Amino acid sequence: MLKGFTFDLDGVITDTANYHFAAWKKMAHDELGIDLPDSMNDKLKGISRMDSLDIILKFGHKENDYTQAQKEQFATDKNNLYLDSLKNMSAKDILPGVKPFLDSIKQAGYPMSLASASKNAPTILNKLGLTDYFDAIVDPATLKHGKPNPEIYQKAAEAIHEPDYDCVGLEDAAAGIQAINAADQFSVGIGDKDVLSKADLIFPSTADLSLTKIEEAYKQ
Ligand code: B16
Ligand code: MG
Repeated sequence: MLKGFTFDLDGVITDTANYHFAAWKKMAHDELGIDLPDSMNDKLKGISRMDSLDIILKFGHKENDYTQAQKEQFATDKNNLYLDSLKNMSAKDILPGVKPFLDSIKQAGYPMSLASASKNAPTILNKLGLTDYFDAIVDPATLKHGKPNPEIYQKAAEAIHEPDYDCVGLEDAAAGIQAINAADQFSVGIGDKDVLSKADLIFPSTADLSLTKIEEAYKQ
């Protein structure tokens, strides 16, 4: 029986991926001398800050060039650029269809938790005015592994008292769908069906989200 919902943030509730990528692009160009192609954006979705930096350094063949302290500084510099770009974020930045979808879940009485890899997630939910919808937010600093490891989705289910993981998880990234499946939850992908082919149910965009369709698919 379906008992709760676990949510990704970036790409599901709001579209912060482009802000993340613009910040990585600028930092990598200015501080590492690495020019990132736009095709890199998809590869960084759902990936933690330090894992993203490792992917970028590897891409530029610079994975052995810096100390841990230098790497932490690069990540902080990227985060400051990212936070700058969020200055004007507000409820207008909630993706289409998300607010009514959250309302329908609330009305049906399901608990919700957030399974975002972003350490900035509480700030972002606050700016969007959505904090009160969520019963719990997993703190990514407590995780041993990033997506596609199931840990974040397991913790998100446990946080809403669903130790059997009878939850629906929503994701826009392939690594996230893998994490939901490995956490024994029903995976809902939002986006391209080729990228999200492992999802149990796919909606082309957030505007198509429907609680009724999810409940029907979950039963089968
Ligand atoms: P931060 P999600 C992820 O969010 C982003 O997709 C990814 O690009 C970012 O690197 C990661 O959060 C960490 O974010 O630097 O803010 O801690 O999709 O898991 O909601
Ligand atoms: Mg995402």
